[in-house]
Amino acid sequence: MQLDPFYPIVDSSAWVERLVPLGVKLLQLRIKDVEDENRLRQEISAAKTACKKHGCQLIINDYWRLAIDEACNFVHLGQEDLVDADLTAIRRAGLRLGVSTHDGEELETALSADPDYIALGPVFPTSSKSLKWAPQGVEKVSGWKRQVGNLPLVAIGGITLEKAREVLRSGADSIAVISDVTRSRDPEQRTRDWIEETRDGIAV
Ligand code: 3NM
Repeated sequence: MQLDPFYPIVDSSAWVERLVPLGVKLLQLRIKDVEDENRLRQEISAAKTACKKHGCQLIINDYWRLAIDEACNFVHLGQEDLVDADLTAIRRAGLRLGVSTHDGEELETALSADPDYIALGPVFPTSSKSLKWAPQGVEKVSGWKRQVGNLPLVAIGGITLEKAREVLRSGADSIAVISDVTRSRDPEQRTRDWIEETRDGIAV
């Protein structure tokens, strides 16, 4: 499986609807702090509709049961969610799976779930998520890629457009980004710039 090299992560269907018409081909819906299940369903459903219309692969973070219910086809799980998740049910529903990792032990756990990609973070300092791991640096990306071989590797954490080439050259197949897009002064233009920069996979 091949992942698009630009992988924005957003927290609402409104963001999905803003970004996918610009040509984003891979996107994660990562909703935090919403308890109401109906609202979660609405968000997932609206994101799915927008992604389908624009040919974008949607990946649902955390809510694998709702992703199954809403007939999505890709989920992303952190290590804690992986422990609780019913992987058999996820696979039976035909969902693909991405898993976060931060150290060797987590990589082993993730690989045992036979994922469709591995994410490694944080590559650089990030203020979008509080983590106990120090920034891993691009050398770690190269090391992880050597270990996972053909399995797609997603790099995440503090990655800006200016660092994209270096990260892709280090071995990442795709770059997951929150703040460099959503906290940009012009998120639409920043998204277009990312698409342009990463169009050929490894930007040269
Ligand atoms: N997971 P930004 S770092 C959601 O290391 C997330 O697992 C990470 O946001 C990990 O692009 C991160 O703004 C935040 O740094 C990424």
